[in-house]
Amino acid sequence: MNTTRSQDLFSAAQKLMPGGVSSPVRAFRSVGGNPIVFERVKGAYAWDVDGNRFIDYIGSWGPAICGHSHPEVIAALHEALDKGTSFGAPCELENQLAELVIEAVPSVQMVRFVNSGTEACMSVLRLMRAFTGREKIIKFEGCYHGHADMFLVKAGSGVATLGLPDSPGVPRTTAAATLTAPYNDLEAVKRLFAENPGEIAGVILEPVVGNAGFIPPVPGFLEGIREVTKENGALLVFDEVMTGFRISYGGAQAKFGITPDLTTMGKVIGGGLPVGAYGGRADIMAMVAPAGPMYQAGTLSGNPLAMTAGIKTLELLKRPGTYERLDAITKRLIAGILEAGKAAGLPICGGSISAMFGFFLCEGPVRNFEEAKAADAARFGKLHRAMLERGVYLAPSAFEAGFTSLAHSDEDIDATIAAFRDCFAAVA
Ligand code: KE4
Repeated sequence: MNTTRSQDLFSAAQKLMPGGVSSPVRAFRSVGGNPIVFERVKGAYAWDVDGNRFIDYIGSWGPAICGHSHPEVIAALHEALDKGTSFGAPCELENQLAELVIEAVPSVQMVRFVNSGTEACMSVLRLMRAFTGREKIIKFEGCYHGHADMFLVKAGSGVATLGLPDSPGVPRTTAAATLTAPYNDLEAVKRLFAENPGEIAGVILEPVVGNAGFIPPVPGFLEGIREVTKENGALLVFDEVMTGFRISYGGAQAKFGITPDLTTMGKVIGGGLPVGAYGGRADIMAMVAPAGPMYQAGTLSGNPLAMTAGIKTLELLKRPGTYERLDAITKRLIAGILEAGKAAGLPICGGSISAMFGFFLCEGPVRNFEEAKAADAARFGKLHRAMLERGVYLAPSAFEAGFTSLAHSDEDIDATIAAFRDCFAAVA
């Protein structure tokens, strides 16, 4: 595969931007080789600057669930563009997207838009502390809630990918207020509450982990967390930045029937433009300025273009048959991947829920970050490069999940499975 122009552009980029990227995981550090530089995306595909086409299973890390550059989203944006790119004032589009989110997500009675998942998670943490008057929080090892200081403690995604257990620059006092437990370990959470009586503002978690690889909750785990937070007067936050509108139209909370107190969102609700959001119980959201005293703000929050892309994306997802289709193609894909891995004699485990999937190169099961780290990262790196050569673009890290979209055809799934068969055999 010719990647000459990608390499030239990436070497130039490294002189201009740290690591040559705007976000660390894109640098391919854990899989080796240079990243490919994208030229354009459409539907299930990405093309690099050398003209190579890839079946894309990252989808811009989640937003492209309807397929990249969906014609109806693009048309809506063209219309919105003529009215301006940013208002910095209330606009009807914010009402429309807020109504769609509130109607879709069971626990969200009020919502505030921000510009990223990180902003949503850091704001919701401040809100948890403001509402409870407590300072400590519980997160889970391997979960990633953006790059705000208090979350860079045993975090997943790019932090785990780069092997940075925590990050320099985070004050010890901040990290000390972040307690951690292994995912799926309810007893560990109960111990933390017993050791910190009356001090824990709440628990934040990915209801289905995508930032330590794909790790679903074991039966009873989410219900147990809901119960233990209630018993201790603490809040429960579902970080649905990745799972929102992907696990189901109502997110993971609708799928599992759990009602958190607060929810964070991002990715899909922006339809590919920068949007994050946090929302939940009206009595808690009433604390957010200017309705209440907890301050949070943003120049571009509620931006008309981002609202437009989000509105159109959610309208597309509301159409009948959406999640049945996503579940069917993703189930077929992961079944093919697991079968191909086993046929090559490789230790492999994995699964999918709706349009989110993942696999680990180890026997499994993988129920938490420690077990995820036991997977064969070196072999994953070789596999990743081999799949790129076969025109399949996987997340450049073993600590990420894969994403399908409504644009992935049956032929794309067949071609991907065939590529896995050949590449597993090549790296076995
Ligand atoms: P952003 O600030 O990147 O928009 O969102 C942070 C975030 C919060 N919560 C969850 C569950 C997330 O998955 C994310 C961001 N996801 C990563 C992918 N694993 C973004 C990719 C990147 O960092 O470049």
